[in-house]
Amino acid sequence: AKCILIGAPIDAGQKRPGCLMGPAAYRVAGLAREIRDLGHGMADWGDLALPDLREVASANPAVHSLPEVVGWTEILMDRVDDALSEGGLPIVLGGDHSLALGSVAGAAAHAERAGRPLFLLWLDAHSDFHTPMTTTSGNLHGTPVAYIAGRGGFDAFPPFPAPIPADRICLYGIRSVDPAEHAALLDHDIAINDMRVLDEHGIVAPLRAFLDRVRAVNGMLHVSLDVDFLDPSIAPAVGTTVPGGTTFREAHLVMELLHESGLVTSLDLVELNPFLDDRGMTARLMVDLVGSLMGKKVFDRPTRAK
Ligand code: DIR
Ligand code: MN
Ligand code: MN
Ligand code: MN
Repeated sequence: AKCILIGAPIDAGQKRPGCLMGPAAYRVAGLAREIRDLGHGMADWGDLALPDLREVASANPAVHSLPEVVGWTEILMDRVDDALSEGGLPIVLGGDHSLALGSVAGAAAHAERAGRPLFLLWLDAHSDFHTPMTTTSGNLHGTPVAYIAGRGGFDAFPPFPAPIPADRICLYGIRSVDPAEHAALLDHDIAINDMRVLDEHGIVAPLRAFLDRVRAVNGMLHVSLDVDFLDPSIAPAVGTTVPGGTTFREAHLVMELLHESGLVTSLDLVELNPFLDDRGMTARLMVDLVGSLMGKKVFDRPTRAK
């Protein structure tokens, strides 16, 4: 695959500054080299710049930074669509999770033209299923899954191209859901693999079941990886840590299964806040996880025992 790095230094989707340093941290941690060393093509399109802002208002006074988030959505939608149209595998370097409003919209626009169904794997502690009307924090990084699923309340945003039917969305690793999200999720047929499910069934079976459904219809698969999917002990560099996340081994296993599936067509790396990191450990772990997603295996590593 030819990977295309797209920097999205956005932190308007939440209130803690620092996520805008994410793309730089991934580059310092060696993401491009990791991908090239695995034999893949690689292009770095650099960091996107926020376009001129339009006046847009929200009926919910809690919502902040709406014009910025709408602007990022529009440009990311365009660039991710472009990357896919070039036959690339876009890897969007965040930036907070509000960037997925645009990246998944771009993937959906492309999938619609290609006549292929788009699936979404959401690796996150959170369900991010608020609409701009239900969020109480006002942080739009908590809304992309609702936008992608075609819920209302996104009038300020471009209409989502071909909303993804709920049964093509898989939430994985979640353990923090707000009451309004909980109520709405009960009304949707989204696969909810919360930590209880993963504890009981293991990390492999629920993912394989989802991947089988993608494969059965030659689907495209967008993967959105939130740093807080990981346990805070191994990934401290995120503003919204939630205890009880996936372990190092579980996370690598997820990535290896995704690689073996050959199904992933686009990827987000989101919520890394390098200002909160401990000697770069979170950035390096994320790069290593991308390595596993792109085909790195223990027995391919040069240090293996003879
Ligand atoms: C939280 C979202 N439910 C909120 N938190 C997230 O503010 O609406 N953290 N997405 O990553
Ligand atoms: Mn374009
Ligand atoms: Mn998230
Ligand atoms: Mn999260």
